[in-house]
Amino acid sequence: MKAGLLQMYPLTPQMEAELQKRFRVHRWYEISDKQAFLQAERGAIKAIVTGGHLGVSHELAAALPNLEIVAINGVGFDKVDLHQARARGFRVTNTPDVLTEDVADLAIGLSIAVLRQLVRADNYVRSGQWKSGEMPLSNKASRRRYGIYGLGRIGKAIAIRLEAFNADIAYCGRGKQPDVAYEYHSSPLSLARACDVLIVAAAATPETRHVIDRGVLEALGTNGVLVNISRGSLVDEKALVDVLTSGGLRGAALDVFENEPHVPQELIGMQNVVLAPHIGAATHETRGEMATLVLANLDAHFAGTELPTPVV
Ligand code: 8YV
Repeated sequence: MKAGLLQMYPLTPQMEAELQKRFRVHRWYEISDKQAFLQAERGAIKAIVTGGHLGVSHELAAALPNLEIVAINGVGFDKVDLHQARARGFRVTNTPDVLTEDVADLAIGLSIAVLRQLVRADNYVRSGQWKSGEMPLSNKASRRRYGIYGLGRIGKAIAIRLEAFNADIAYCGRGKQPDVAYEYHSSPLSLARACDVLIVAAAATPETRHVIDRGVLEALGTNGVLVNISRGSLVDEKALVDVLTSGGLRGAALDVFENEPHVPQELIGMQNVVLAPHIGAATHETRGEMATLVLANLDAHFAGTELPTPVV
């Protein structure tokens, strides 16, 4: 008999078809009586497929005694309890690298969108305002000072793209990287003081929670722009709303939020804020490559061979 697999959220039809060839797939998000389901099926579930944004709760993993692997369809593993995985002995995998370009592209797209006011420009044409006169001026994206918080795979891909903008690039992260020529700052506060556009690209950990706090946002200042493509938890969203409301920042462009899919109403009302619904890796091409990697990890695990991209 096929092993049971819990699918935590909707996936592409191709990926779902591949999963169904291999497993007895249960769509967790469609199960209305979850307690009854667990009572009947808990012993049969050996695998979970989830998103980086979703992970799996400690309680659900604890309720599945024969869970062997959590395959994350995403790079972030902040929503999976790795201590529990190690203690219990279940594996955790993610999909690094294949989504780096997309997330970096979006960081650049959002930066340009907020500086050049692309969303407002689109609306300016559609609403007919253009016929009454030119749109107010926006701000230049090239030859600006960019700060990248988190210079890992995605942060570096953002920096490479920014080089073509003749940008001044600085970074802050876990430490100064010996082979990197960009200016290093040992704290987000010092980075914020030194840049106009602060791009948040670090992984979510307990240490990075609210690392972009009120002080950092105020240091970014009235000419400053915040761009976040990593996780909502890195930014103190309440402070962001306050600082934007008081005019303490020029603008923000956000793909991630503290309580997705809920976005503070204040942000929705702001013209100088560009919003996206966590679409960093949401392209047909990349989702296809992510699916291939998730399946390769599951296949390797159940064949007893080395996992391509293990986290635990
Ligand atoms: C999501 C992400 O997992 O890679 C990550 O960590 O947050 C995203 O790619 C995506 O929602 C998967 O469907």
